[in-house]
Amino acid sequence: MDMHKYLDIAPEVAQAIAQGRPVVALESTIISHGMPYPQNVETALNVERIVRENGAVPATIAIIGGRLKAGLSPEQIEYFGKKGQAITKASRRDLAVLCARGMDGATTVTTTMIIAHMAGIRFFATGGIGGVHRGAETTMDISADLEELGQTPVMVVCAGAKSILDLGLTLEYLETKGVPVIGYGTDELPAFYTRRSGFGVDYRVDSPEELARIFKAHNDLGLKGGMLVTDPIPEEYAMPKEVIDQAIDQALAECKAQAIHGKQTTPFLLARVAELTGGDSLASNIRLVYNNATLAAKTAAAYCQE
Ligand code: PSU
Ligand code: MN
Repeated sequence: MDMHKYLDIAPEVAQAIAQGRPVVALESTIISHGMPYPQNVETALNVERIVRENGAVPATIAIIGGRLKAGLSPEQIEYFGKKGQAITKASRRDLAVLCARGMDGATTVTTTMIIAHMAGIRFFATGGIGGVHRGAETTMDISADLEELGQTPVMVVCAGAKSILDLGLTLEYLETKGVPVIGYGTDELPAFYTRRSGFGVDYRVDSPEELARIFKAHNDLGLKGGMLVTDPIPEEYAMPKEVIDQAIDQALAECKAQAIHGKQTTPFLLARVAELTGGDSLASNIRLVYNNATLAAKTAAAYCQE
C-alpha cells in the first residue's frame, strides 16, 4: 500500500506538521459547489487568513491532475472557484478513479478527512456536513460523510447540518458510528443558518482548550473515528427560521419533481436554497465558515500545547 505516492503536501504545511505546529484542513467542495464565483474564492482566501490569524497553518485540500493536495496556492484556489460545478465532486468512492486518470476533484467532508489524515492533519473546519436525507428510510440516501466520521480520526468543526437533511436521523446514525457530537457553547445541535434545531447534542463544551483535551483523550485511547464539533452561527448573522424553512421546503419539492438523485442531490438543494434566499443566506454562510475556522485554529493551537 502506497497512498503517499499520490499525496503532495505544500512545503509550509509539511514543515508545520513535522514541527508539531497546528494545521487546519479546509475543503474544496465548499469552494466549487457550495458558493458562487467570485465570493467562493474571496471566502476561501479569507478563511486561510483567519486560520493564520488564530495561530494555525491552513491546508486547503483538493485533487488536481490526479494528485491529492494538502495545501493549495491562491492560484489553485482561484482555479477551483472559477471552474465551479464543472469540477467533479469527489467522495470516497471517486478517489481511485480520479488518481488513476489524473483528474481534478473537489473534496467533500469525506475526502478532505481522508487526505488530511493521510497528511497527518487532525483538524478540519467547514460549513456544514452531509447527513441522513429526509426520506432516507426509502431512498437510503445517507452521506458518506457520516461513515467517514465513524472511521477517520479528524476533528470536524462545522455549523451543524442544514435541515435539507433529517437532523434527528443524522444524530442517530452518528451515535451508532460512535461519533461524539459536541455543541460549542450550546446544548442544541445548530442547523447551519439558525442556532437551534430542537435536537440535543451529546456534550456541551465552552472552550478550545477543553475541545483539545477531549480530542487528545480520544486519540490517546486509539478510538479510530472522528469527532464532530458543532459551532452555532453567530447570532447577528443567523437567518429567520421561517425564511429558511420555506426555501428548504420548496427546494425539496423541486428536487423530488425533477427526480434528482445520487451525488447531485446535495448540490441541487444547496444551490436552490441559496437562490431562493438570495444574498442574505450567502452572507450568513460566509460568516459561519469564518467562525468555524477561528474555532478550529484555536483548538488546533491548544492541542499542540497539550
Ligand atoms: N452541506 C452544506 N454545505 C456543503 C456540503 C454539504 O451545508 O458544502 C457539501 C460538503 O462538501 C459535504 C457534501 O461533504 O456536500 C455532502 O454531499 P453528499 O450529501 O452528497 O454526501
Ligand atoms: Mn447522497
